Amino acid sequence: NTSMVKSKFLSNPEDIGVVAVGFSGGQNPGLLSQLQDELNYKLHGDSQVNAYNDLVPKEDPPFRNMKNPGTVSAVTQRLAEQVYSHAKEGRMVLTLGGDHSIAIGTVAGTAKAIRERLGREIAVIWVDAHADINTPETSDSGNIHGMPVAFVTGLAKEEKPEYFGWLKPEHLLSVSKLVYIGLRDVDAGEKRILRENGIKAFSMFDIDRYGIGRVVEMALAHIGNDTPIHLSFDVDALDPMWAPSTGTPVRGGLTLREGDFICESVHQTGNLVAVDLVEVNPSLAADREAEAHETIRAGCSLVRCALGESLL
Ligand code: DIR
Ligand code: MN
Ligand code: MN
Ligand code: MN
Repeated sequence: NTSMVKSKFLSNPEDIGVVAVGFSGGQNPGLLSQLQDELNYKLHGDSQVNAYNDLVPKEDPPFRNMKNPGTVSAVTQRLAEQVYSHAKEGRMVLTLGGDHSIAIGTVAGTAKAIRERLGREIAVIWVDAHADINTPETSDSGNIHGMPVAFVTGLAKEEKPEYFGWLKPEHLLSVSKLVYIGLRDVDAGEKRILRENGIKAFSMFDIDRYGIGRVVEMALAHIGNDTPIHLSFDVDALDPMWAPSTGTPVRGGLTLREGDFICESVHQTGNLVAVDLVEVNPSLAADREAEAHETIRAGCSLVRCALGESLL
């Protein structure tokens, strides 16, 4: 690996803790072997996609309108432990999803580890077409991948340990340390939550108005220069032209270069401690292999950029 940027919060930037859940890790051994064999990173953790079948309850009825709440709670609790154990060692953590509900676990794990290891709060840059900040009550779909930000910020609360009650204060992210880039499909209830909590968000309108360079500059200025960053990148932030194989594509998105630029810029801060790449779902384009391939290629590009491999 060739990055010239000095990492402020990792013990050894060559060490990567890998967590692979869902599709992209499994169907894309290409990214992991690129990182290991071509770019000489030392990978720890998952070398194969993990389905967590042992955690899936026999019955999982809806609870507070959430679909598969017991399964998602149990899997994200396990993910939080995996991410925590990598981040506690000072490794960069790379999580390949899976739908965006997995960020309940990844953000929780990073937040707790960074609190313990460095006595600091993390910031999260959430790159997405969607805000994913519905509470169970504001959600029309009941899909938990539309709710992860509400859970990790404590805006959605639940006592029952089998339904995210395992989330404790040390797992949580403060709303002032959250910033969005790429939004263009936000529910009315979510808009109200963003407004009422003064959450910083840059939509596609802002990117058109100011350009990606200014937007990333403003986003980084908002979280401050001395804050460990967790980048949670939903591939549906990219225009479907670049990433068609995803659950909820929305037209009018980021170009691949704009996505790469966000990742490169975050790398350049030296503050990056964790990256999620989610909603890469090749099975949605099983009949159109070329689309799946393009989406995976885009995902690989984003991760290489976040590691600084594209910079001179
Ligand atoms: C919608 C769609 N806001 C929901 N969200 C999606 O279901 O909560 N998020 N697709 O990724
Ligand atoms: Mn998302
Ligand atoms: Mn999305
Ligand atoms: Mn989603």
